[in-house]
Amino acid sequence: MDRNLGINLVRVTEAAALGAAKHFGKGDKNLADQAAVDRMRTMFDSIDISGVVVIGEGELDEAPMLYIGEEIGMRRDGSLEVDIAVDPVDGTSCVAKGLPGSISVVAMGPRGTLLNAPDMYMDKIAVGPKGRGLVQLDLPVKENVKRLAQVLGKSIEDITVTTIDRERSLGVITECRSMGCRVRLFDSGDIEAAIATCFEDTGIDLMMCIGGAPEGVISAAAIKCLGGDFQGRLMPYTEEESARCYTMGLDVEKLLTIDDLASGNEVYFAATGISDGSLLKGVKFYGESARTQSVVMRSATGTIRFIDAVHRLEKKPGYAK
Ligand code: VTB
Ligand code: MG
Ligand code: MG
Repeated sequence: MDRNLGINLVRVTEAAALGAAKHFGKGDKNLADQAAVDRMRTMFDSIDISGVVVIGEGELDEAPMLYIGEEIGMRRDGSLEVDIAVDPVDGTSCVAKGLPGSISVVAMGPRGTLLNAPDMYMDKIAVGPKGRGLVQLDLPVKENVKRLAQVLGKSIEDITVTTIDRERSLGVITECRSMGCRVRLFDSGDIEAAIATCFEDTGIDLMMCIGGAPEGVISAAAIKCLGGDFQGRLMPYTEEESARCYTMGLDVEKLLTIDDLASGNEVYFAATGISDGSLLKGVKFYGESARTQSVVMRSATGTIRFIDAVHRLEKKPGYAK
């Protein structure tokens, strides 16, 4: 695949983040999401790919844009055939509430490489490169923490586990605290939380949570580029959800490895911060300009680029308002 494609993907997440950030702290997550979707969809037209959305805003009848199955990109003869997974805003409630941790994300791989995950819950675990092969979704929480502490050369009290602030996380929270390890809760945005485990300076060692399955696929794509590990298992809650998995040919009992979620070694990932997070700074508006911080990665080479950009808003139609 063209190595420049990854860098071009940043334009897409930057555009979406600039749109969503206008709604930071204003209490309306739908407006933030809509702005991000509009900007992202438009920017995709300038990328030389023949893309199909496999993870998107939902089915055609519930999402007018970036819906599953939508064909996006320049789509000229010879454009690369790719799967696209998008989350224009992961952490919409963080944007609405003015909280940290929201990002705009895109993952891309050759056609057929990204799992077409249904919109339901997934039980997930994410860890950085040193914990790969040691930490497993099916091991008890305490065993995972012990193994990780040992390989990281840290005491258990210095291990930081991150999980979503929901009642369903109580088990993880209680187990971790009873061992004396640190628990960092987040309001939403588990992609950011998962990726953070792969960067030592975030101080986050392990992520365990039940969150969205689509977010699981995007996290797996990112973590593949970063050399960490990710595992998940679909968690249908209703008969309808179970039936959906069955129709899609998905085994709900199966432990989904990072390769099941994002296969091959030609995965691209780009993210831009909307609100400040553990890895990326959020959008700052300076009047005539705005600043964004993004990360772009490619699994084939494992290069991780952080891109700081200043955007001249008056030169971008529709951005100044
Ligand atoms: C999580 C969170 C996402 O959905 O995946 C969550 O990380 C699912 O849990 O940012 P809830 O139904 O309890 O919110 C999001 O909040 C939205 O995509
Ligand atoms: Mg979203
Ligand atoms: Mg999301």
